[in-house]
Amino acid sequence: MERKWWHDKVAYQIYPKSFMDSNGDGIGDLKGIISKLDYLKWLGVDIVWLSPIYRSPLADEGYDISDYYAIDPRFGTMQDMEELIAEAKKRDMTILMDLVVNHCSDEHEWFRRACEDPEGKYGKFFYLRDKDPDGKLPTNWRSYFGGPCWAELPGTDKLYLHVFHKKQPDLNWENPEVREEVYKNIRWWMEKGIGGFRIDAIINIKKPAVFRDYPADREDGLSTVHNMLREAEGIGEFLGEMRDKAFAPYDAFTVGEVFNEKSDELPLFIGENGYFSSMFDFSAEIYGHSEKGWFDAKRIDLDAYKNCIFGAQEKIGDIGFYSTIIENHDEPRGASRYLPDEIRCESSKKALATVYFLRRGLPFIYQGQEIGMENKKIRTVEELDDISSIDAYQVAIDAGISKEKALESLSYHSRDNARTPMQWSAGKHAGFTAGEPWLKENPCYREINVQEQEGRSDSVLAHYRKLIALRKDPAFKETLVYGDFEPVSRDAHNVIAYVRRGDGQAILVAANFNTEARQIALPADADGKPFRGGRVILSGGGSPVIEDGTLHLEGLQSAVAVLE
Ligand code: TEU
Ligand code: CA
Repeated sequence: MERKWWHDKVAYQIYPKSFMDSNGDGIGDLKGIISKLDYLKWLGVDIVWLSPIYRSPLADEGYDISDYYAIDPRFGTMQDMEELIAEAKKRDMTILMDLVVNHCSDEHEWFRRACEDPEGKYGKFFYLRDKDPDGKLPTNWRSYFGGPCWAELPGTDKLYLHVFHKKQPDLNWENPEVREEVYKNIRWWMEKGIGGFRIDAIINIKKPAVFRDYPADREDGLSTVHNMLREAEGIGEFLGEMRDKAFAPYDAFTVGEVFNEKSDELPLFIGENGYFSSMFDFSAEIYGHSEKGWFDAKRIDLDAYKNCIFGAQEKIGDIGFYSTIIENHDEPRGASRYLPDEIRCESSKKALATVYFLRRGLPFIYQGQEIGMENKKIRTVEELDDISSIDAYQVAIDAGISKEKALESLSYHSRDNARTPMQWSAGKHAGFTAGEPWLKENPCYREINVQEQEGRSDSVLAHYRKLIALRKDPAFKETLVYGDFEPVSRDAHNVIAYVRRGDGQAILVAANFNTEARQIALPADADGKPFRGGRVILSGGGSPVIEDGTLHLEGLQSAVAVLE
């Protein structure tokens, strides 16, 4: 496999609105990010992905862009952005922008001009259809954020397609002019010196040749967008073109937000010369999904979690590199989702961190994950900001679910869980802002914050720092980055263990999520002889022991060991 500059890197996702506010207006900003670069460097981060900071009405918190060449004034100026890129570079770090091009904002100039002249150039930038006199919509597709995918094109007798919110009109990728606009923008940003892009919702850019209805899956008579996506063929032509015209000339690092990929598509997407450098392993995040809504989703336990991530590792093999996560700005906190209430503590958070982080792939850390931030209890629907959560609440109520149960499912699933202010200290508003935060902080900031953990060698934060250092340590890097993945004691209940095998080295990664001790038999070496011993190179607390071919782990203990 050809070596790439990003293979051995560790990435960190910033949700700018909630990361650090520099001017007391309650909204995180670019200057705030710059002020925390030393922290990220200290942690060991190389790649920093920023959720969108372009000019935007923020209807979907920046995933609705009204100018791809401007910074939203709430986040700062283009000069701040240039300073951020330069300051990151000084520290040997690189910035990823978020590429949101399935749709733009209805406040983008393209859309405005499409409204003025639907038959003209910009009408062809979108999917427009004539309004039916009887009010029948062109298709019965339900948008991701609820309601039909069609809305009136203001001032006209036409409708436009939006698979997300109605303030996010879909761009028509069949139109070569649209694609050229996208590539031009990518190149413009690459010229500014960024390292690449995280690519938003990309699987939605290809629509089926024929727009038709699908069987309704809820009382509303609508049908999930997934049905139409299943029939859309030929996305590869767009993605290959984007790679060749925009990414490849800059050797950009790109990570695709791709859901439900089929096994035979993996080599095309992230194999040698794939469309993207990498894509997220969402196997555990999509587990238990229900078309009925969040309230009906099945909750994941640790054995199911193990099956998800092991399954993905086996699917990818050495085809390429997934990017690995336990949370992001669309998901609840990983510590709350994957660790049951009864065992959620620093030891189990470190155990989860260890097994997610050291599998094959590029680790992404979402802001606050490194200190073990948790979900927040949502008490009323009024405290929600996220459009997806507000819709999910209504969906639950419409399905006859009680208010209490609906709120409970939001506390578990809501995107707002990840969007509360970053917890820097136990001070006012978690040290995020001197003003009033745009979204209320999670009360857990008093116990869980950077300041408290920075100076403590057994903190979750210290553990993340050690994990990053371990993956970069010349003594282990080759194995941890490129080595194979092989499950160990796969059937052991609440135990997640695997071995990474490189050239002449085998590293065991193991975590015991039971509260009682467990023994794990060491796997065999390359000649098929069981390993007898090993050297522990990282532990999530205490002193795990290896003797007579067995790793002994106390309850909630985790360990990484070079086998001998
Ligand atoms: O998310 C894409 C996506 O498929 C979402 O519908 C996701 O399943 C949803 O957030 C769950 O509630 C991307 C972005 O990550 C997200 O923040 C944006 O809202 C969305 O695209 C539209 O740009
Ligand atoms: Ca601010």
